[in-house]
Amino acid sequence: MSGQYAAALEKCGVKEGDRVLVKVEKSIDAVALYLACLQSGAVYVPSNPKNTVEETAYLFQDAEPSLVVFSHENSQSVDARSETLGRGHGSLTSLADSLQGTDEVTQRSGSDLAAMLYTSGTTGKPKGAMLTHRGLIANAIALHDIWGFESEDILLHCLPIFHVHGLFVALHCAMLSASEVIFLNKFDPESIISNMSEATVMMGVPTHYARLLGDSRFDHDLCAHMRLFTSGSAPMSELVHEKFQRQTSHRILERYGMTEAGIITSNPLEGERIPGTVGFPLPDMELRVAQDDRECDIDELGVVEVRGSHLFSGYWRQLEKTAAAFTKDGYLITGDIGSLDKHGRVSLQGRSNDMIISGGENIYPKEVELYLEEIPNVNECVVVGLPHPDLGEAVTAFLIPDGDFSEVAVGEYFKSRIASYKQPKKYVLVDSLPRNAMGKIQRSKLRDEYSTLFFDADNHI
Ligand code: MCA
Repeated sequence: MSGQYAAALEKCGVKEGDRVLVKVEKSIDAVALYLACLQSGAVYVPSNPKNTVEETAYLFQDAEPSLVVFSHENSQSVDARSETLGRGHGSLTSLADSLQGTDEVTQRSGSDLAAMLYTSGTTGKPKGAMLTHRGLIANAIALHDIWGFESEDILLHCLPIFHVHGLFVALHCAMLSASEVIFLNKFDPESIISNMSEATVMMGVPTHYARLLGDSRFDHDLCAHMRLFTSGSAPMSELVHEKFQRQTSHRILERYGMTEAGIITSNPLEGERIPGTVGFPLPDMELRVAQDDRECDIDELGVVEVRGSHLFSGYWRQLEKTAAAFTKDGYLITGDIGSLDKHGRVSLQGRSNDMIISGGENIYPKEVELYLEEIPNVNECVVVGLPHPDLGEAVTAFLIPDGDFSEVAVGEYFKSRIASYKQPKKYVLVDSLPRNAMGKIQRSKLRDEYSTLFFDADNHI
C-alpha cells in the first residue's frame, strides 16, 4: 500500500525534500502515506485533525508544503495542491489504488529530514521540530532492543498518529520486528478491553490507564498474558502506579521523552521499575542535570539536558529558537526539572517553563492567553494548568472581566480559533491577579491556591 501511495505522491509532483502536510483521521491509509513519504524522500508533516482552519492555515504558511492531504470531512482551501485520504471518498486513495506500487526507495542521508512535527511554543505559535532519518532510526532501534520486541508480539495501538508517541515510538517498535498491530482508531476503554486478550504490549498515556483502571473488567485475568504496558507523554502519579499493580499485577514501565528528542529515558524491562522515576538514559543518549552552567550533584535538582543521535536537528526556519534550545556543547535543554540518583536513574519534578500537559497533549498558556486577550470584555487574564483527576492537568483561565462575561460566548468565539483540547476547561473570574514586586503574574500562587478546583469528594483515585 505504501508503494502505491509513493507512486501517487510522484504523480502529484512531490519531490525529494518537499513537505507533505497531512491532516487526517487515524487510519491504516495514513500509516501507508507516512511510509510512502519516507520511501519518496519527502518530509512527513502530520497535523492534529482537531486543529482549526486558522491553526492549519498557520502550519501551511510555515511549512510551505507542496502537497496537503486532508480527510474528506476537514478539507479547507489552501494555496497548493490538495488531496483527500480515505476509503470511498479520498482522491489520493483512489489515485493510489489505480497505480502499480513502486519498490523504489529514494536514498536519503542520515541528516536529511524524515518528518517535521509541530510543537507548541512559549511565544504562542507552534514551531516545526525537524526530525532526521538518523534520529528516527536510532530511537527506534534503541527502544526495540531495550523493550525486547519480538515478531510474536502483538501491539495494542490506541494512540493518535500525529505525535512521536503513536507514530514513531509505538509503530516503529512493531515494524522493526514485523509484529502484528491491533490498530484502534481511537482510545476507547470498550475496544481496549475487548481486544486485550489478543495483545502482548500496550503503550499509553496516564489518562488512558487512569480510565482503564476505572473499569472493573480491567483486572488481573484480562491482563494475565500481557508482556508489557508502557506509559509516557505525561507524568504518572505514584497512586495510579500502585493501583495499576493492585488491579492487574503488572508494574507499568514509565519512560520519558519529548518531540525534539524522541524517548530519552526508560525504566528497565528487567529490573526494578520505580514509580516516580523515569528510569535510565537510553543507550547513546548522554544525559546530565545542570544548574547555572554547572553539573548538579547526585540527587540535586536542575534542568535535564540531553545529547545524542536521537535529537532533532532544529526548529524549521527558526535559527534563534534553535540556538536557544541547545547549550554551547550541543546538549538539548529539555526544560524539565529533575535529578539523577547514584545509580543514574532520573526523576522529574516539574518544568522550568509554564507548559501544561493535558491528557498527554502539550499546551502553552501563551497561545490561549493571546486569544483571550482579544476578547473586548476581558481586562486581564492568565492561563495555568491545574491538577485534574482524568487529564493530569486541565487548562484553566483566570480573568478579570470588564462588565458581563459569558462562558457560552467565549466557547463560541474559541470554536473557530483554537483546537478544543487547548480551550479552558474552567474560567475563574477574579478581582485581581497575584503579582510579584516586579509586577509579574505569579502563576504558581494560582496553581497552589486552586489546586483542588477539579477535585470533589468522589474524584479521588
Ligand atoms: C480530548 N479532549 C481533551 C483532550 N483530548 N481535552 C483536554 N486534553 C486532552 N488531551 C477534549 C476534546 O477537545 C473534546 O472536547 C472532548 O475532550 C472529547 O474529545 P475526544 O477526542 O473524544 O477525547 P478523548 O478520546 O477522550 O481523548 C482524550 C485522550 C486523548 C484519549 C486522552 O487526548 C489522547 O489520546 N491523548 C494522547 C496524546 C498523545 O499521544 N500524546 C503524545 C505527545 P469538546 O467535547 O469540548 O469538543 S508527547 C510525545 O509524543 C512525546 C515524545 C512522549 O514522550 O510521548
